[in-house]
Amino acid sequence: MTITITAFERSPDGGKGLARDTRVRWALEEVGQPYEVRLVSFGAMKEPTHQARHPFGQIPTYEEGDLVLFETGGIVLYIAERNAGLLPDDPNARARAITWTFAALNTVEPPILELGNARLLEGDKPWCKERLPMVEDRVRARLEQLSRRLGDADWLDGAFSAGDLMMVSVLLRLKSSGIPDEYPNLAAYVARGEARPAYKRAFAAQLAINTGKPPAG
Ligand code: GTB
Repeated sequence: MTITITAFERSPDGGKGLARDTRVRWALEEVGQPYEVRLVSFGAMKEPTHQARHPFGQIPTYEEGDLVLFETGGIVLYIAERNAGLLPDDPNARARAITWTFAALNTVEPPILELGNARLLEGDKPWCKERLPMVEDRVRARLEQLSRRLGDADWLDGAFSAGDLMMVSVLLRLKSSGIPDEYPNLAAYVARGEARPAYKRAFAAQLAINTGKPPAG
């Protein structure tokens, strides 16, 4: 059955891979599932047709036959549950990989999003200069803990899993801040994720949409 996801017709980041369709593309590439993409404008996202797919009028969505999903956590875990390659077979290891997926979304991503909002949406507020260091330190507190847990391992819990896919995706959002470079093992972890052929294909596909040039190779 054809899988169709939605993505920005034109991503505000110009194709840096930060919009959340990239993590869904990455998961599909990891498990070798071909997919189609329906591009949506900001206007179309707020129309009833798209809101029937996504109650919050956002991207990405995932369609496969009668099934329509939204929320990248739900989508990535659905892909991981139904295809080999993103979740271990051992039940306990599988539960831990799922836990890391939630940890990425519920524990690590929120302070990162807060930092993005503080910079982009509140940058012109008189109190921003005072608040920003506190928000940055909340990000550092999480990265410090994550860095300690990762240690010198390649991935969070054994082999690469959906948990790593989500954690690397979340950390990539911080790249331009330079903060991950303060934790060399985390910077290397993110680089390992980016070096995966599946990530490269996902990145190239979203870049092609935003530059109008077909992916190389
Ligand atoms: N919790 C949801 C999920 O994980 O699926 C969040 C989905 C979401 O935030 N979607 C964003 C969206 O549709 C796109 S990814 N926004 C439009 C709207 O809400 O009207 C967030 C995003 C957007 C742009 C950049 N960027 O340009 O750097 C990065 C991330």
